[in-house]
Amino acid sequence: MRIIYSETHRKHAPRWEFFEGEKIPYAEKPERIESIAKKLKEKKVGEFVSPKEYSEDLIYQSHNPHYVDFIKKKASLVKNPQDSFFASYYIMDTYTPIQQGTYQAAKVAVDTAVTGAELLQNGEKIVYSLCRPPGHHAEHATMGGYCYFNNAAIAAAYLSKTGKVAILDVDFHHGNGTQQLFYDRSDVLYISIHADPAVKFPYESGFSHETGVGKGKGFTKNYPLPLGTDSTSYRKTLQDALKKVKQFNPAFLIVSLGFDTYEKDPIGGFLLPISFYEVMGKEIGLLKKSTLIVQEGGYAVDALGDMAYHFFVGISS
Ligand code: OKP
Ligand code: ZN
Repeated sequence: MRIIYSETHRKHAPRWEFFEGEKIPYAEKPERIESIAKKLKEKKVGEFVSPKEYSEDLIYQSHNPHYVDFIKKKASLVKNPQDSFFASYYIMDTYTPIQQGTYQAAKVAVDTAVTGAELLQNGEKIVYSLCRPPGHHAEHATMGGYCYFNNAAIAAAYLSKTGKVAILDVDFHHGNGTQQLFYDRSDVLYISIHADPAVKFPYESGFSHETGVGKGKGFTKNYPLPLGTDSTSYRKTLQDALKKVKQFNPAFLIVSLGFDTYEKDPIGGFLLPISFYEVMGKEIGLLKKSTLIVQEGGYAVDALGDMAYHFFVGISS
């Protein structure tokens, strides 16, 4: 298995976010994917490769050009590397600041996902794009939830030129951006299992009545689950979701993988133990699809490496 990883993500390292009126330490830290990379190197589960550099056109094709230019421009105007600019438009929350290095890091995260997509196209079976910042909340013209460009969606758009793509989003939070970008398409299936948006971010989407529009009707499927969801009920939901992927019969599967479903995640609320990630990997591997794993959230930094390791033991078995 190839693991795509670049250290450029470190150029984006905000110190604070604002949550319910309080200034708190930033949860989406560089140490997150460093912890994963370290563990996977130790365990020798894959071969690390650097992302290729793709044209910015891939970003401009999925996002509003003014939005992309806005992030690039604002990043260039930030004076010191540690400073953060909180935009007041093209943004949905107070968790997604722009730093000097944000555009560059977010661009490399896209390259990391697309490099993985290209490897799938060339016949690799399982590829892991260790992206940071994450992407699934980024909409056509909106940043939010620590996301700027939608890595998984841009990889899906790229792969959809070759064949049908299913995106399975198992991050704890609903991927409002990915859903939006394919809402009217029947050639890209979006399925998400996440915390009930009535109580958790992104609050405004991810309800089960959202099923797509126009030609895309029936090609979006949401499984909102209550806080406190445990392995048993999560597994049943996952099996149901995977059945839908199978029926759709895609050429490629993209998994938006978030480890914030872990029982000790500081911002999650499900009860999955570390060992469950092996089960999750195994269930997904049973589909035998060409699969691109794209890293999304997961904030229990010290345990992330173990979760990733278990997931890859499962999917490769
Ligand atoms: C991004 B991803 C608590 C507030 C957190 C934002 C959640 C963004 C999640 N510090 N709210 O889907 O993991
Ligand atoms: Zn999340």
